[in-house]
Amino acid sequence: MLNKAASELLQGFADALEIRGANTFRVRAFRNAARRVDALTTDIGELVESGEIQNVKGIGKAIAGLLREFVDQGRVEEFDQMRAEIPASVFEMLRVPGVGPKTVAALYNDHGIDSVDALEAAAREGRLASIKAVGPKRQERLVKELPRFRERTARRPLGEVLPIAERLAAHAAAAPGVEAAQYAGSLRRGRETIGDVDILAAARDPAPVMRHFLASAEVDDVVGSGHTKTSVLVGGGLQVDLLVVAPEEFGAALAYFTGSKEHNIEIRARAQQRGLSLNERGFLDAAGVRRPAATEADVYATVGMPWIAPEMRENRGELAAADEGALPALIELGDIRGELHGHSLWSDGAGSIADMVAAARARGLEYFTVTDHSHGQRVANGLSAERLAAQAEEVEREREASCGLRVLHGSEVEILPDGSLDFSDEILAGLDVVVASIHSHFTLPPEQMTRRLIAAIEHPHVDIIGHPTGRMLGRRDGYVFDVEAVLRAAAASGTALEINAAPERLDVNDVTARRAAELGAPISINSDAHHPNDLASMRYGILTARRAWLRAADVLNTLPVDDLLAWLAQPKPRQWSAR
Ligand code: DGT
Ligand code: CA
Ligand code: CA
Ligand code: ZN
Repeated sequence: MLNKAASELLQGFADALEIRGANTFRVRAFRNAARRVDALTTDIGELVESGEIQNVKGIGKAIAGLLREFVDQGRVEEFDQMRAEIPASVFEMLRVPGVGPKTVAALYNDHGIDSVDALEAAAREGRLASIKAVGPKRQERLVKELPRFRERTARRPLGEVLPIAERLAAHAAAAPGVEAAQYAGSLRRGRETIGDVDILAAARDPAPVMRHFLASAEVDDVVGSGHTKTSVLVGGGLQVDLLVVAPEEFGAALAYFTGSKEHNIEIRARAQQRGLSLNERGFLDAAGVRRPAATEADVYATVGMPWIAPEMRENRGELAAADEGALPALIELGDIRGELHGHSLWSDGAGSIADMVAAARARGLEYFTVTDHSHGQRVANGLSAERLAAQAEEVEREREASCGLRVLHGSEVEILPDGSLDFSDEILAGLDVVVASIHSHFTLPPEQMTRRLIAAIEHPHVDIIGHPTGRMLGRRDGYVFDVEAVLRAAAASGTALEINAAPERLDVNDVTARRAAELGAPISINSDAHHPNDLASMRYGILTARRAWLRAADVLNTLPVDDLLAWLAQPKPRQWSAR
């Protein structure tokens, strides 16, 4: 994880240098080093400690020195100074799609445009047209894009927020007198984007809890602090609310602040039918007698229901299911037996096959599938037929060395615009698992896109459609096609649809996954790991699957490896929903 932070630091360094108009060679050296560090599979701390860092290709003496400072101090003096000289709002402009450091440098240094707001005003007033770094075409695009950018960046991706919230909840749990602490809100429901983080702590005396919480090194700013509620900003503008409640009220508060609001309204209506009112402190009966609820199960029991998993609390039929005793046993991370989609150094991954397999074993998986890109994906160093054959030999060697973990050989093959694939049927027939994905020609007319996807689904050797909609959270919407028709085709042929668990994708989303499973299509939850650490993303896919009401039996990679291979070996169309 330190590697990611170090790589981001070097990127930030490059941005700051470029905005200050530094020598282009120096800027390039930082960008290069950032890429190298990101691709390292050894911990940067170890490399610094052993002095090996000097020998890493692309990392010169000066940058190695900065990395040492970063590892030792957790910060880099020169970087902090640079950042202090340039307003944070200038860096914020870098997050606008199509606005790079060169443009920001020109906007800020030559025209005094120092924030996204200023950029939007200038675009709308037509002042960017005459600026060489922008021009009339891009100005027009910015006028259209900036309001959407604002909308998207108001919420943050789950994968960015969850680790921060876990650290802060653990910090709150360690405060004096805290009996329980838990994050609530949209985060606990596993929504793909998060507005703000809501943390609850159970304690008799709130004062020492607040003091302890505010002392966290992660707190950048305090928005407001009262007796039982404190709001802070962390991680560059993410708001976190901490609420301290009495232990006997913890369950009622947790249910209330987990939401969703729509779910809460329904639960409150059920309470009213029983002559009770319900708020974040518990129940009140007609005689005005308090009935606190220390656990969430108490809350649900009082309204005559079984406990409902947070991911289902969206008022999408979960109360009716609870009434009928038909709540599904939702899939859990531990149900996943193997990985069906992963990359290696052979294409655009950062780990060798051995590294990826070792990481899979460390996570307790029973199998790992190498699915590097096919040659049509040139920017990702996709494999030719010859390289795929050579890779098969390496996979074979890893099989022998893998101590029980089964290494499967697959491909993430390109779906070409006409729906055909860029490996021959003969080659595909020889692979254990075929993931077919779209990485280009996103803007075909919807009818054509639908035909393209269905052709891939109906291909005799395609097992899984990778990231089926192509959306990137906060960056781009998916391509447009007839979702229902595609889901039906997948169900009819027995082709799995992926929940790509990479936090920037989460594709397909909860609603689509639920419909797919309803229609009887298999779902595969895949990390799409490009680095050994990426296997950890599986948890985000699991949250999405739980929001889709999926059970272990709905998911292809909960099968033991022999059952999986036997199922995949059946000719299409093959039946899934029988399980
Ligand atoms: P977010 O932060 O936009 O990602 O979404 P949430 O669901 O975390 O919403 P937030 O932070 O505004 O409030 C947390 C929970 O508190 C929410 O899920 C339900 C509860 N809550 C907030 N306001 C109300 C309200 O006016 N009525 C009811 N019944 N519940 C509310
Ligand atoms: Ca929230
Ligand atoms: Ca909130
Ligand atoms: Zn992939």
